[in-house]
Amino acid sequence: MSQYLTKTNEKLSKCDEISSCTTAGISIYHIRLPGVSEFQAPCNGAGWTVIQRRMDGSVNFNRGWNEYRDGFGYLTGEFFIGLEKLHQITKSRKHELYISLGKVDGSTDFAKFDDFRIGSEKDSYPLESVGNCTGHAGDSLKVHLKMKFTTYDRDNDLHQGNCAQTDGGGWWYSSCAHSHLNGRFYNDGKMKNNLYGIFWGTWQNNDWSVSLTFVEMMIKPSQ
Ligand SMILES: [Ca+2]
Repeated sequence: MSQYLTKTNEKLSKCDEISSCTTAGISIYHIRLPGVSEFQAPCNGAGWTVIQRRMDGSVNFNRGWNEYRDGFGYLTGEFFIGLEKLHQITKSRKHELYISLGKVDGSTDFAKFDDFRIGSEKDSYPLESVGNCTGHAGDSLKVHLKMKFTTYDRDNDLHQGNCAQTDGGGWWYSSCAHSHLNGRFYNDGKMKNNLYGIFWGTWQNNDWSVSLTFVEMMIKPSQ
């Protein structure tokens, strides 16, 4: 076990090495972990492993439990890395989470959390920890702390109904959400027919008609 983890940390620090290469751009690298077969993840060129990305609406995020567990999409485009991998990665070592957000008008901002950890499938992949938040986008995640993950076919939220069925896409819903980065993608940045899109409440003054048009969620081992 410890051997595997050492290897993992080596792989993760490799991501840091890539950061020194200015021509790296987006690189894909391999991660090996106990409990999951070897997988690939993009490195953003600054030591961060990208775990989720929204950019053009080409990938459907309204998916069931197994797909959120195992991951889906395209590493060079839109994807979600998978909850089991996030669990294995974040239990092996303390990780930071960096969330990059963009609106249709071209504005961008971020929120950074210093202790991101996802629990096991047995516990429904709860958002076990987020730590302290910095960044101008504000903290719209801590309110989801300790919530289990919910998909349209697995209701673990606090709402009478199933939040994933109304909001589209899996998330750590309470009843229901102050942030939802796996929501419906709207090219023009506006929700339609009262169907919520991608949102981060504190960065859009809780104007739920706004739908973000860019998201990257990234993690990095704490120094
Ligand atoms: Ca429910």
